[in-house]
Parts: sequence; structure tokens; C-alpha cells
Amino acid sequence: MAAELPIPVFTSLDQALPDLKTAAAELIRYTNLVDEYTQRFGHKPTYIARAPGRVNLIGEHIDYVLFGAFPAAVERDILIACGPSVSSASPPEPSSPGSVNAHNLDAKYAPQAFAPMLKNAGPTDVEKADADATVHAESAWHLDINTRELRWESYVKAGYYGVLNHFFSQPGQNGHPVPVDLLFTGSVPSGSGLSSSAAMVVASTLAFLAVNEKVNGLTKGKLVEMAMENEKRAGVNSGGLDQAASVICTPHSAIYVTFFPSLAAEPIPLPTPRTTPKAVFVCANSLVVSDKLVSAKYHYNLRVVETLVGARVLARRLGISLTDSERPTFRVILARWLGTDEANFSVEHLKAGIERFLPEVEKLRPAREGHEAGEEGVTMAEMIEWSGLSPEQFNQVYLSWVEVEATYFQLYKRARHVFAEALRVLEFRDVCLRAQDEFVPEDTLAALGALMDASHESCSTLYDCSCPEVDVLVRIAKDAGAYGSRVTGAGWGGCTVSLVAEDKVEEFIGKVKAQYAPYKDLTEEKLREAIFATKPSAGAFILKLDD
Ligand code: NG1
Repeated sequence: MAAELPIPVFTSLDQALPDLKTAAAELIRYTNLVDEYTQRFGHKPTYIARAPGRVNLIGEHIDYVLFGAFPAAVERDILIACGPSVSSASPPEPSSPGSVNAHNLDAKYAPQAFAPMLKNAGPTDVEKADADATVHAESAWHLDINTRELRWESYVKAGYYGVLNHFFSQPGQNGHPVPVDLLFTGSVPSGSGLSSSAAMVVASTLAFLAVNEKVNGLTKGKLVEMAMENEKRAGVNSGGLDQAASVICTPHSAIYVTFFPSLAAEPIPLPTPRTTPKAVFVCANSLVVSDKLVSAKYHYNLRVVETLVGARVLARRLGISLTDSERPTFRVILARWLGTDEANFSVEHLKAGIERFLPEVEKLRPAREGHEAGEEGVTMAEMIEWSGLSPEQFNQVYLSWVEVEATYFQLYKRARHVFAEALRVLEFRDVCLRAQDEFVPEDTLAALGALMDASHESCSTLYDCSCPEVDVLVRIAKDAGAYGSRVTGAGWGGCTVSLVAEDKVEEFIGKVKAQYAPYKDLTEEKLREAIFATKPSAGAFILKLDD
């Protein structure tokens, strides 16, 4: 299984990037990073940790519900040159255990220095009110992470947290973390839906693991779990899609990644056959920056709560019994409704199960007099009543760990998106698998494109995670000849992904550039950053540098 493989540690770049052309171009980037690091810190780095961004081809906002998604790693990535700090003072000054100097090649991210603190007491007041209070309570180490605003070092600290508390939880007995110097560079545009945040957290986690010599014996799956836990500390209750893609993906393939009953990933080669038409994926940035952290309470985290409450209400209406403290997801409710043993549950069974379940989603439809059925969401009071919990219990289970803001909560619309999108992912996987050994006729690409279009429509109208600019960009992409086009990632701005015939890519990109108004004033360089064709790239790795 892809998730059980060890984290790759390479000793030369051509091992890491087998495509020689790519390796040659990247070599310059890596060399610059090492030179700059040496100049800034007065010693050479010992490793480079690398984690790519990802493009989610289909399966949006269903990872935290524990349904599978279908991402591929992109070539754009985060690189961190790293090594143990060497004090220039003579005799060396004692630095606090595990202190960090984090610099970024991009001057807009100011250098940061911080050190973790050892906690002997129980959780702080802030942590008591936190979702992960139990995790925090056991933590021996603490780092201040500002979850109210977007700060680049928050992701570095988030990556460090897991390493500290997994490997140095009993200071003295299992040693102390070493002081570290880090230099970052990145090519994943932030706030664009290509998962720069997960790439930052995965790369940071890897860098701290490498410098502390903790990589041996770790599987990719373990790294995904650590990165997922770490990223939550930066303030968004995300699923594992991005971290899994960044860590597990391989060149030429997407992965079908699932989270229930536990993390699993299956590489699925994309239909780029020997015969025409070959297809590529084009990412186009709407240039609407969606700040996930700042908007979490009425966007991302609100969706997490709406789906969780929706799952409880649906379960009650289906006669599935739940304890008061349980917080099952839609995927778990489906499993209970089907009454199956998940360990032996095939993809075919899952598909058939979702198809059978879809009509049951109608049980969430709020029908009220005076409103068109299904149009209206529900108020907090209604939600509490439907949940069957007391207001105190409801608050404890669904709200005490997260801040959300809404007048109406859309349980029905969100559920419709989730189950139909989960089915589309399985259909997308089927089409890719069928196309593998066969000639890929035009209709294979048309079938994939149609699924992408349907996904976008659902994101836009049922999940409300698109925005007018992204909708315009999708329409322009379709008019410019894309087989399919959709918002990718969390949405509310960010990027679209379009499936385009390879021999038409230049023409396609030219048309979109000419027609999407926000691109009109961009320089050529900015345009190349905003819209580009991408091929599935390698997942995260560590490059061990010569002494
Ligand atoms: P972005 O914001 O595109 O990195 C987010 C979540 C994913 C997933 C998608 C929507 C984070 C780190 N990632 O991705 O887990 O839920 O939205 O499918 O928040």
C-alpha cells in the first residue's frame, strides 16, 4: 500500500527527480538555496526537505466527512534547507533546546526566531476551550501559534509541534530537540487552492524530523497523520486530502485517497495514452485570495459543522442510534446504514451503497410553508431541536471546539453535495482505470470532463464554495475548449483546474488569458504564475546533502 512505504530519502537530485530535464532546471534552484543558507547562517545545510502542492481533480470538501478524493501532486513546491544551528560565539553559547531560526528567501516573509517551551502543568485556559484539549493536555512542549491572522511561521510551528510531542515527549529520557536553522523557498501560490499551507506543514514536519534524525522507520502514512494533526493547530479543521497528496503522490498518477476506516491511498495513472488525444490539467488562478484562516468561521469550519450536524440529524431520521457524545460523519452514517464490515468493503460495494443511499438524503430537506422546499437553511434553534440534544450537549459536541457564524445552516444542500460528489469520485476513478490499458477515445476525456463540470456546479450551488470570479473563469475555460473545468481546493477564490487536450493547451491558455479580465494587466511573468499546465509530480522527500 502506498501509505505504508517509507519516506524517501535521496542523496542526489536526479534520484529524486527522475526526469533529467526537470532535475537540471531544479538544480539551479536547489543550489541557490544552499548557497544562500550558507551565507545567512555561516554553515552548510545538512538536508533539503521538499513537499509539493496539489491539485484536487475531483472530490471537494468530502475529505473531512471521510469520503475519498482524487488529487495529484503538482510540480510547484516548498523547499526547506535545514541543519542544526551552529553558534558563532566562542565558546558556544547555550541555546534553548530546539530553538529555531526560520528565514524565507521571499523578503515579504520576515525572519523569525522562536523556541518551544516545556510545559509541566496541565492545559492552559485557551487549550481547555480547544477541540484537541486532550492532545494538548498531554503535550510536553508548547509553541505559541497565532490562529487569528495569517502568519507564515504559524505553519512552521505547526509542523514542529507534532515532531516535538511525538519524539521528545519525555525530555531527558528521549533526548532534547536540537536547535535548527531553516531557509524556505516556495513556488506554490498561497491562498490559491493548490494547498500551499499543507506543503508548508509537510515540508516543515519533514525538516524537523530530518535534522533530529527521526526519519528512519517512518512511513508516508505516519507522516500524513502527523501533518494532519499539525495543520489543525494552525486553526483550520481540515481533512487529510492535501497532506496525503503532498506526501504520497507519485509522478504520472493521481491518488484515490480514502480516510475511512483509516488512511489508504491507491495510485491511479491518469489517461495520457500513447495515442491522441492526450490530455493535461491546467491550473488557473482566479486571483481572488481566500484567506482560509480568517474566513474559517463562516466558510471552511462552518461547512465542517454543517456536515457533522447534518450527519446526526440524518442518522436520527434513519433510525440509527447514536450516543449523545458521538460526532459521526456522513461516511460513518453510511457505513452504519449499510451495516457492512468496512475492513472487507470494496470500492464497488461503496459505489452501490452510495447510489442506494442518495434518496435518503431527502430526509434532510426542510419543507416549510411559505418557502420553496429545500431553499431555506435552518436556524441554530432548529438544528438543536433536530439533533435531539439539549442546548448544552449540542454546544459541547458541535460548537465548543470551533467558532462558526451563520444565521441559517444548510444541512440539506451540504449533504446533497457530499454524497453526489463521493459518487463522482468513484466514477472518475473507474473511467481512469478503464482507460489504462485501452486506447483512450475522445469520450473518455469527455466523461472525465462531464464529472468535473458536475462537481463544479455542485460546489457552486450546493456547497456555496465558489465565487463569481471562479464561476466566470470556469465558463471561460469551457468556452475555450476544456473537456471539464472546476474550482479546486477549498474555494471561495483560488484556482480552477481544467482538463484540456494536450495539443490545444497553448491555444487554450491564450484564450483564457485574453478573456479573463483580471489577467489583462498582469506581466508575462505573473501570467505564467497565474495559469499553467501541470503534470502529476513526485510527493514529498528529503534530500541528504554532502558533508
Ligand atoms: P485547500 O484550502 O485548498 O488547501 C482545503 C482543505 C482540504 C480539503 C479542501 C476541500 C486544508 C489544509 N485543506 O484545501 O483538506 O477539505 O479544502 O476539498 O484546509
